Amino acid sequence: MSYTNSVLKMIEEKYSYQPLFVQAVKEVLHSLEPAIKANEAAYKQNAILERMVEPDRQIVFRVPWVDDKGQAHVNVGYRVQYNNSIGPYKGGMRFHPSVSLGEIKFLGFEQCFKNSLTGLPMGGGKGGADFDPKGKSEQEIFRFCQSFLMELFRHVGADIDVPAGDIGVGAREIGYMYGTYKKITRLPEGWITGKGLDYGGSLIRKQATGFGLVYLVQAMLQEQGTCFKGKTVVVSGSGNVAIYAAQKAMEFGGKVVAMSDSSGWIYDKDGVDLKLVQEIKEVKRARLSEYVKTRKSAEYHDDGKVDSLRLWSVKCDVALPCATQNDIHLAHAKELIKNGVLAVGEGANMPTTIDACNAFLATKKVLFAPGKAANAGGVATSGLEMTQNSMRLSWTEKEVDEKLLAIMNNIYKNMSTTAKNFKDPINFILGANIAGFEKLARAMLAHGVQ
Ligand code: NDP
Ligand code: 2IT
Repeated sequence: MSYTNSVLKMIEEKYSYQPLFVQAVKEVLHSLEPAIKANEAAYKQNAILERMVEPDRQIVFRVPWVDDKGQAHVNVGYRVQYNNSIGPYKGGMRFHPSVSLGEIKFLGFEQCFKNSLTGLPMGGGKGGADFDPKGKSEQEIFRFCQSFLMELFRHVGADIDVPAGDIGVGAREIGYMYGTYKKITRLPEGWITGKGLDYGGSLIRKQATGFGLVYLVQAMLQEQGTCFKGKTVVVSGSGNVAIYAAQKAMEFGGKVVAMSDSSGWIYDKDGVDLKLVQEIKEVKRARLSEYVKTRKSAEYHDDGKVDSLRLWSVKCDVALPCATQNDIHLAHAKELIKNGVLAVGEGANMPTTIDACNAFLATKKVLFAPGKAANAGGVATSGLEMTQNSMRLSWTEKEVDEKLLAIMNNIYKNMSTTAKNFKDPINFILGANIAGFEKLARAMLAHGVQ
């Protein structure tokens, strides 16, 4: 049995109760095979894969909070500090009822390779809680964030572990957590990114994941002699990543015809009115179903569950899954391929199942940009926020956007060159995973067995 397969078998047996984590490890280890083979003895002797798959530490804690009626509740908080060989632990925090240790481990594992690809000195981590922000009042959100920080504060720090947002954690939650950390420690420091612009945040961070996704997909299309202009685009989700991916795709001349939330999806043949989506989702925090109340010519479909989502049956040239994991299943991939999709860019983390990824790769034609590369613009701009905090200055919008564009072009070049070097030129899953892995492996080998 090959070294990669033996490590995968160990993970499958040991963590069978963490299916998302096993899925993430499987996808990475399969694609690393050719790179591992080239240096198998050294990697095996140093247990590089065994050390990469097991986090440095996993912090699990109780988060008690009191609702507006005086009733106490308890949620579970997590911070998985995965690997700090390249730099301080870095990665977002997710508040969603689905959150479990396995989900946070999958996200933390992905983050290590993603952060390596950015070229910035950041290690990997992830956190969150099984808390559902939906339907909670401002004060309930504040009390939850405060309670969450009462434990988290002792594990994080500007040079130790730097969280950020993810599903259910945006500017509002980050503000409350920043305020609590400052209150406890007296340190108004950049221990978290995605901060408001008035207290150390970076311009473009809010837009960065979505913009970065479109920059990378544009680079991928351009290498094949085409671009976004005139293309029909479908975006899943209508949160932070989805909204700014849609905005940049439109700026580049694409027509976004469909978007979704966890209740359903809209189809607007004339092109989605993004200002209206922003008003509904960012300002009112309401359901996307409201869209058709204003845009009478659009359609709303109420099958929002990711595994039943018919959104992917909408004919498009570019598909941008920007909601959550396991959104595009094999049946959806087949439908997208049948409808002539040119490119798929993962704005979310692991939105495509392994079967569906394989179906895209098997076409040898569909350009498939994996999340580790495609959505790295968010964390990369978090890295730029950390730099600005350390330098105690703020760059202009233009400066940050130019740096983001350069980082995304560089990630594309890196994954594309790596794929070519391994004689599988449009297998960007292989390209991104190997490129991310090799830097991390070099750093770990340099530090000895730790
Ligand atoms: P948000 O919370 O802002 O938005 C998430 C969107 O996806 C919402 O429209 C939400 O619907 C929908 N959604 C969430 N869970 C489900 C589900 N189980 N089924 C169907 N729809 C769902 O999160 P982000 O935009 O920040 O994150 C989206 C994805 O991008 C995640 O995978 C995240 O890990 C990834 N990502 C985020 C980055 C960032 O900087 N924020 C960076 C890199 C990756 P509803 O409105 O109904 O809740
Ligand atoms: O998945 C991700 O890369 C994020 N949620 C952003 C992480 C960050 O630290 O900005």
